[in-house]
Amino acid sequence: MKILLVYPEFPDTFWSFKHALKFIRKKAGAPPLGLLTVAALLPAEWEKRLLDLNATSLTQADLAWADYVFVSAMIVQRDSARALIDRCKEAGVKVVAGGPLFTMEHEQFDLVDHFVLNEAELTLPPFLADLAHSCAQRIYTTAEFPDIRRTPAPLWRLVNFKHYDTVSIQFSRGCPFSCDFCNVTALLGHRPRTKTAAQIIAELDNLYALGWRKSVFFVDDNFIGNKKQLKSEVLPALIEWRKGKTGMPFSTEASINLADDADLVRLMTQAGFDTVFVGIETPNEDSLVECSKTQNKGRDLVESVKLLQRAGLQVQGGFIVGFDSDTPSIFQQQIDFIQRSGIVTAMVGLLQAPPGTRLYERMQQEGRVVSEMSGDNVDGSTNIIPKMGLDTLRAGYRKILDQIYTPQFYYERVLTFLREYQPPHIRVHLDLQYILAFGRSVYQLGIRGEERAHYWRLVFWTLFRRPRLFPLAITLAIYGFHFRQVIALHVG
Ligand code: B12
Repeated sequence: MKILLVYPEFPDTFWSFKHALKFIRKKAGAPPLGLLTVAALLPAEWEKRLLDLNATSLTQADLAWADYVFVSAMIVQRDSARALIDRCKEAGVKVVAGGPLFTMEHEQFDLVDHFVLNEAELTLPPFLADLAHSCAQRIYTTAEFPDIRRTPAPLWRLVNFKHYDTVSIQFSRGCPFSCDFCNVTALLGHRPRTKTAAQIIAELDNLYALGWRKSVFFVDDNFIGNKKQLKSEVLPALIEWRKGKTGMPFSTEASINLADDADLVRLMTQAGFDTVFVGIETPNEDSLVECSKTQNKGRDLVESVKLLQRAGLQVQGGFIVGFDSDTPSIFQQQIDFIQRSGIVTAMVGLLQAPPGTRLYERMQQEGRVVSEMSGDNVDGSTNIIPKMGLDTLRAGYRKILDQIYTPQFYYERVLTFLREYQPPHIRVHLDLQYILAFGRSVYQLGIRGEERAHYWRLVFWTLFRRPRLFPLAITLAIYGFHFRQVIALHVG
């Protein structure tokens, strides 16, 4: 059997990092971990090829080779997934679809032959068994969550690493919290399910042996969902693993209560974590109560962020406007908050209600769901009727993005962050593309760019005050360029 695993193209969005990746001559952020995991679950004797359409294109010869095309996608890839499926059907190739887009809205894809939904560890084996008996059904789904201690390591050998700047690995699935707008618990459950330290070490060894030295993103919904196992087993194993190694800084996603556990933070930075994405959402306490974001309530959020920065973690943040408790003063509050926090990568979105969440149920009961979601939380769209009125909300949203990504506000935030930040000690891996990227940034940002004055101020400030942070400062300057392009495109 010949299986072509295909990942559709991402549009030009905040998280695509398309405009930043050009500086290092990379095609895409990270290879698709879902498809690589599915590939590892398929029979070993089947032939498999991976085509990430963010890095390469699909030819008629590819389609002619395949017995089945396996496609994975998030909502944001809806249009490109549809175009891909159309092409497969025109070429007469059968399509098997799975992953978050199809798990949430499979009924919108008439042309797909088989849906293998939810987590493939449970739904793929029955599909394969039926396929072997020529009686494969159209939909395979489950309400159960698999034990991921039995999940095989991703089939890395299918990846052409030269296209990427990061790789993803996964330690846990699920999140113990219940924020009403988040669909993670609907998709992956409440009880964090974890891999063993041995599994994680084997995956890292595998990557290191393949020559990977760049960053590794732990794509957990909440990395600290099981603190006990992290502290006693996984982080000590990672600290041991890192000894004598070069490169491979780690990043992840976690809830803000990480800031309450100094031991945990220390172990994480010793293990080589230098960045964490945190759902901050809002400085408005009433809105935190409204959405049941208990872990963010009753604390000085800026102080929690600074504590993490001082301990060695760059904090990236998610922010939301448009809660029922938000008044038009929220827009300025968010701007002030983001500037003070030194959160450079601030993803600000309108409140949206993903199907399957408590928020969606409430919005439906109140007759406030108006459309499907775009799947891109930084495009200024929403699928619900906001209490403050859509026009006021949109105008306020535009004001936030217009301000926080202007060169002046953005570079100020970079400096606020760099003043605070104490990076962990990770042996640096020198990559020629990173050195060339500095040269390209000099030309694009320092000579041609509207931000040139801010850029040079940052360059000299960092060289004289915090020279160790120089590569990070240039990276953030390049991110700023990307964010400005995307924002001009969507809300400009
Ligand atoms: C890593 C990640 C990203 C990375 C993607 C990097 C990459 N190239 O892979 C980045 C940072 C780019 C990203 C961005 C965004 N993401 Co994201 N992301 C994730 C995250 C945290 C992990 C994904 C992952 O790798 N999981 C590990 C693998 C093993 O799991 P998996 O892909 O689900 O695959 C399993 C099954 O789904 C199934 N499966 C998957 N594909 C297929 C295919 C076939 C054929 C079969 C049979 C089975 C199958 O089998 C696998 C094993 O069980 C998930 C949350 C999560 N826990 O899944 C959110 C998630 C996928 N992201 C989401 C969203 C909304 C976004 C953003 C819009 C913004 C945001 N909220 O962060 C942007 C949009 C992207 C863009 N460019 O604009 C949503 C998607 C919702 C949806 N229904 O589509 C999720 C579910 C998080 C959430 N609840 O909000 N994201």
